[in-house]
Amino acid sequence: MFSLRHQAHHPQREFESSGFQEPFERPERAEFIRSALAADGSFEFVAPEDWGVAPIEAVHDPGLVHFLEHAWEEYQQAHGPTHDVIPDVFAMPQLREGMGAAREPSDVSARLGWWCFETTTPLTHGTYDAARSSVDVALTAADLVANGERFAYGLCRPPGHHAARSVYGGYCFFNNAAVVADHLARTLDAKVTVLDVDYHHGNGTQQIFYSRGDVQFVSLHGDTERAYPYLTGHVDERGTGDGAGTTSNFPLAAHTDDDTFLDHLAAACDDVDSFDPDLVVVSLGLDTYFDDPICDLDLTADGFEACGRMVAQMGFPTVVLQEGGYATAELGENARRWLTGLAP
Ligand code: Q9C
Ligand code: ZN
Repeated sequence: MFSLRHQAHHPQREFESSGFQEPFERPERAEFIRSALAADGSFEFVAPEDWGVAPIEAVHDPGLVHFLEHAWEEYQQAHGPTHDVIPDVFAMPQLREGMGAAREPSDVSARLGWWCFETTTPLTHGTYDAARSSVDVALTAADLVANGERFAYGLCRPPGHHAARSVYGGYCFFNNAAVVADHLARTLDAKVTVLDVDYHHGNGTQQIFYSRGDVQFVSLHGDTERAYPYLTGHVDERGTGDGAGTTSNFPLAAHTDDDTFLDHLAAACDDVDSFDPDLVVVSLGLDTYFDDPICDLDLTADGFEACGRMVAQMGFPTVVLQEGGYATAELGENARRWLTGLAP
């Protein structure tokens, strides 16, 4: 599953480590993966369908969806012309401590910091369309599995797992995996696991499902004591209410290698087996790669193939959705190896 509409999201810069840099999350990422899978010859490509906004608004605040649709244009009226739109003020709840909750402001600059939590996720002219296409890719992949395919892969760009119900960031706008898991759980009356193997903790997915018993969230990630997104991903976060026990986190030390990662993945798969889902959604980040420019784990292409094999061995119908991975030149081969392990 792949859509050229991802190209409409093409930030010029990201504000990171107190300076402007070339964005790590760039259109070539998807092009490298698409061409590696096409060259392999054993992958069948399917065009995405238009799923509309309803499945998105089932997991995201409609206010966030509306904001993302119009914010770039509104910002141009107020402050343009600018290619990228980045927040410069954040609606920290501490500012109104003891005074009750704030209301959404009306000024577009203030609303950027209401709906976004950091500075590395610019809006561009086509961001909303690209983010919608990424969800369409994810849902089309999910639909194939719902209709009997054992595996499908959604080449999602932009990624999704940092987007929470009411806030975007971390290169993510709509949470593709959460939209898919919620859609499958509701429409099939099914139990669904989201298994997140991206380097970064899937804070958005965890938040969306934290109190739900029908969707399990299991994540392996660089320990958030040292790694983005910092505030979630600890082992004592286990879910609440109906969701008590349906969240599992596996924080990993710097330079975790293939064998150690696979040991933790085996433990994560035990939690999935215990939940006994009807379907699994994998948030596939390839930023655990040893040569990733912004991460510190040490996986290799052989390790990725072994990971895919281990996930397949659980025996559940599986939708794999692309998340991060910034070693752009190797990204295609790494994705190909992971998927080859899954479905040899
Ligand atoms: N100094 C994904 O892999 N930048 N998102 C962190 C830390 C954001 C990664 C800055 C990294 C987001 C989908
Ligand atoms: Zn990541």
